[in-house]
Amino acid sequence: MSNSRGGCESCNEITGASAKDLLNQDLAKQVRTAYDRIEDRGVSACLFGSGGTCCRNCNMGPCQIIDGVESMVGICGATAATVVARNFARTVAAGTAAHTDHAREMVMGFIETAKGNTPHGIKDVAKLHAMAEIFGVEIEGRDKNEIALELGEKALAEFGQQKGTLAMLKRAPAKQQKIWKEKGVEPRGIDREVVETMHRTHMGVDQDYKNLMKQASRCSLADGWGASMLSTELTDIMFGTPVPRRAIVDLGVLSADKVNVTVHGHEPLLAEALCLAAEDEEMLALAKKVGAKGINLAGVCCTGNEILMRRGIPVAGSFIQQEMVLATGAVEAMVVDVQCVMQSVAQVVKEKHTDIITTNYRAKMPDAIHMQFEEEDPLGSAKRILTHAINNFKKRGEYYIPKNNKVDVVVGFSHESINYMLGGRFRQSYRPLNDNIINGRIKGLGALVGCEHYKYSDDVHFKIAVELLKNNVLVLATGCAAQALGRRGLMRPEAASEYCGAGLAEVCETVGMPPVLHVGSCVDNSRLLIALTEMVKAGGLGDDISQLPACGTAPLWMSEKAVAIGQYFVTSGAHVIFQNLPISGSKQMSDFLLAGIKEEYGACWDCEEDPIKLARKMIKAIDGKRAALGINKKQDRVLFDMEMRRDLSSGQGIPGVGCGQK
Ligand code: NFS
Ligand code: SF4
Repeated sequence: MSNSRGGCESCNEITGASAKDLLNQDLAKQVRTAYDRIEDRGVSACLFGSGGTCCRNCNMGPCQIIDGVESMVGICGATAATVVARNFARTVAAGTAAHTDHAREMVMGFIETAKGNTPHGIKDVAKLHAMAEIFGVEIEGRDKNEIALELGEKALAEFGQQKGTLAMLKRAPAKQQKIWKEKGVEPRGIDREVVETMHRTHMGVDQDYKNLMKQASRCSLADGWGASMLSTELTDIMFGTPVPRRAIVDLGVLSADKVNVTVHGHEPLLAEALCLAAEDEEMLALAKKVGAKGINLAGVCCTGNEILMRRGIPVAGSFIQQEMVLATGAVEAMVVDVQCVMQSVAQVVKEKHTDIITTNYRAKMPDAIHMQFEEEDPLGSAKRILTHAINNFKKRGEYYIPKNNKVDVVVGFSHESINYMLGGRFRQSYRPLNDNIINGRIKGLGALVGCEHYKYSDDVHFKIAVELLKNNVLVLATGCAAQALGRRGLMRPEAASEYCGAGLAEVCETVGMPPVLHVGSCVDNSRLLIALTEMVKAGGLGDDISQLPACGTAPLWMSEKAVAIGQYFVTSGAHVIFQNLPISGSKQMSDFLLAGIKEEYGACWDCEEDPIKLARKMIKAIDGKRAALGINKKQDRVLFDMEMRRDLSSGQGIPGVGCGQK
């Protein structure tokens, strides 16, 4: 029914122009990608697995459960609701663990930086002070490194903490905090919640689906308001909080005459060190010596997002493109650390000069080269890795870089820069955003986050975004979804007039911003939690997150991390819609997650496979919030009065971008 190279109407169609172009070239014809493997496997997904009712938590099983059929409970008597809830909670725990381990590395790198043991420094002192206040670290009369060291140590202690609550929960709106306290879901320590979830889902422990989901919520909060937020904030302090900047994305960013090194994975410690090493005279001289014109660093997946947001380093590809990046034959080395690295990458490069270099002891791979990234010597490690890549340049054989596949983007929308951009330098605030929502120019916010995969057309993100923009919903994007939207041209300021309804177009054009704002990597979904909180605090849109006209989706979710993210948004009061979830095997669990949980946290999950219908559900949810707030009628209020227009055009807008150009 489907032809992975030619495309299929409904499923694993390759719609990306660059990927199509590349895979039609002779040199890529032998490369097998995930599209091919879907076809090769030839079996459809197991219904028990898809519905969440396969349990292999003990050796009496595996048990496949059929809801409502007495003879089809588990050998131990576990019902469909118990098994689905256990599996779901374990998915949340695995996702949280991934963010947690990433965050831990960043905090440890932050401590080493504070001690002066890395080539990095404290770049964002304002954020350092803000975080110090949250963690009760004295700032008066102290050196920034001293403050950073104490902050880093207090942050690290939250991973192993056994009692109390996490410091950053108090950043949330008061009402969210009250709900969490009442429901007993305030995380005590980051690691503790992951461990307890694993324990409670072990055979014969927690067998009440609602009680299991309560722990899943607690664990997810340890991710969103704990690990992920720590990672985002301390990384910003070290490497700089993103500000809007121009960049390019897609396979065409690879260079014909430079050494191409792609950085794939998640933890930006390695990527930042590589960025420094790539500017090093010694490295540049070496590149010249092998006949290259320089070193072209390009990102893949979320490492790509991290260095795109903070440095404007081009992104060669997202998750779905990782094999294509290598199929070009133009990459000297793909340097990987942890998460979302497909094992197939080592096979794609088998007949090529490209090396896959694993750098983290936690993530090795057959047929790859391992060069450990030494945290105590980041620059030295980065130079060794880069030297290896440079020496590969001479071995480059036939290659093909898709032409005309280099798309302009404006990225770097941290919650601080959204604040600045909409409020101007002297009145930084979310109030102008709220005002525009209240006066109806902007209907609401849509978060388009998460992964990509091969089961559905990779056009899904684009279709959803276009439908949202047409209806004046401002789109905030992270992860691979953000890259997919960037590739389709939605992160150019000009996209506002091409795709948006009149109200949103006016706001975007006045500020000079694109209608889809790139907010960062997947850990940076924590920025969205803060943005939503700031909107509540700015006033006029209710007193908690559940009242905001906002809705999130990770339609093409692939990773367990996406489910942890979805769960922490729901537990924080934000409505979340995925294309599917592995819960359909239990009516009780489906009813609870798709409706009942709303009574507890003010938000629930929803599922919708069709992208347009999904977007319309998001719009309907946003309209519902507007009606509840009484702002669904046309308002006369004008936000961008003459004074503000003058203010913006005299240089208070985005530096270097749009009408706020300076
Ligand atoms: Ni997020 Fe980023 Fe991409 Fe999905 Fe993977 S790279 S952390 S998990 S696939 S968005
Ligand atoms: Fe089967 Fe129960 Fe064991 Fe799961 S825990 S495999 S349902 S016996």
